[in-house]
Amino acid sequence: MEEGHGIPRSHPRYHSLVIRERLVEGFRKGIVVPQGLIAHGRGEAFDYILGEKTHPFAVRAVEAAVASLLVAERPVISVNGNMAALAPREIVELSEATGAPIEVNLFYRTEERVRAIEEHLRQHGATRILGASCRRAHLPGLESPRGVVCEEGIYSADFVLLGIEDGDRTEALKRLGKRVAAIDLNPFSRTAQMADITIVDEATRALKLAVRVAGELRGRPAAELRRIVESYDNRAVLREAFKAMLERLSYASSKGLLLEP
Ligand code: PTJ
Repeated sequence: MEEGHGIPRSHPRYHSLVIRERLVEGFRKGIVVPQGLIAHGRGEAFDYILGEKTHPFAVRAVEAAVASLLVAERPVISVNGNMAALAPREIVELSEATGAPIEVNLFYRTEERVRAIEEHLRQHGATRILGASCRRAHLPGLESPRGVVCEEGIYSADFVLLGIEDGDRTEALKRLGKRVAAIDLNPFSRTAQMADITIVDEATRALKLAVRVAGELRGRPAAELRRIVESYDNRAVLREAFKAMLERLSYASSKGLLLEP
């Protein structure tokens, strides 16, 4: 079905509605779990408060995440059902631009879903993809099958970019000494609080920006990329994310209306 699903382009919430349709389509294809639809609703609520736009603090986090993908020895882009349904093309382009493989890593894991997501990403051009046929390893501290990862992927990675993910996973990755960048609209979440780099932005917007930034940063000297990573301050970014929410809510609570996004 054509993207847009009959939603008129003039609709003030066109983009948000198209994104919903991508998830519903993903659900019908067995890529997204029903719980993923609920998770998206929570994200939408935070996005509404943020004004549904990419803030400067998210741009800084995206730059640090892309620079990290480029300087890491074994970077991996971890993809779940929601991420694959929302931004398959951007995930593939980011993987191509940074050389980081994509790993399908699911919270509600079934081999059938891993295969469906792998196939979906291949249809969007993915070549470097770890999924159903990789050598398995287990993340200590996560019950089976949630902790199943690929040995040559997340298990041995030094840097993992993930998104729309639950807190236990991020905690397990951090315990293993990995650096983690997380795309999460909710700065209160355990994932957002524990990640080394928190991208408080909607995943499709953040990944589109990441592809652009990767095009700009690749080819830059490693020392320059390392400087971007080392000078990055995640606490400052989280403070700014909370402040942006507070300012919009504070304006709304004094005027009884919200600022235009
Ligand atoms: O595909 P699976 O089996 O790996 O399962 C995926 C879900 C999403 C069901 C699973 O990871 C989960 O339950 O996640 P949580 O614990 O609900 O966390 C999702 C987080 O992502 C929440 O903090 C949401 O606010 C946030 N979020 C939801 N949609 C978006 C988002 N952040 C950025 N962009 C979004 N589109």
